[in-house]
Amino acid sequence: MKLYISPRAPNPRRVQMFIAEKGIAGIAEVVVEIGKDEHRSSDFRAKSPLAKVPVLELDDGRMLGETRAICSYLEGLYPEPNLMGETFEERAFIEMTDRRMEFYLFGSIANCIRHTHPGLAPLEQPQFADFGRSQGEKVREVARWLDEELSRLPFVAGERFTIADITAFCAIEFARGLMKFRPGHEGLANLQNWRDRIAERASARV
Ligand SMILES: N[C@@H](CCC(=O)N[C@@H](CS)C(=O)NCC(=O)O)C(=O)O
Repeated sequence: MKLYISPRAPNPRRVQMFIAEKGIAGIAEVVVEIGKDEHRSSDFRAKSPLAKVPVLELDDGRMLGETRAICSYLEGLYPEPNLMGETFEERAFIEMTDRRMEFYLFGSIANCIRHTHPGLAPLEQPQFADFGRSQGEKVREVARWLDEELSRLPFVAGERFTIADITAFCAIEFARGLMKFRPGHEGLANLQNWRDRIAERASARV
């Protein structure tokens, strides 16, 4: 299999971290530089029609896009360690949290950065700066809620590390770089402590 990624892009990082947590070896990484517009080439669009990374090329040549779909596929092929839930009930609750992390945390961070950062202007046209700034406020609302959750839970979906921690961590790291968002500087000590604990995992260094 081949995984198409772009350096510093947070969605490919989610898959890279998932692969590292599972200890999967042998998936070749192919770099598609978003910064050089390589993702919009006709060659890459043949693999990813909406010009997005990551994409997983399967051994039979099929292309699987969308981060969570790629993770579901890899969870099926490599069930251990389990990151998406053992039973239907656990799967549903982990999925609920993962979707909250993806839509309300990651999504608002991405919108804020894409609409306010000059470096993202080539990817996001037109940019709506007011919308971007309002999304930054939503990020802080969600972060305050998550900080409370983490005052009683060790991981975002409960008692153990799951895909939802990967989604949240990659989002917070993206915000750290391009929004200069540091939970600890905003009084969110639980979120900061969780982030620092996740950052110590070997998978966080991919
Ligand atoms: N929903 C997709 C989002 C993928 C996505 O937006 N990837 C970004 C990189 S993190 C991208 O390819 N951006 C290029 C662009 O928007 O032109 C997923 O979950 O994989």
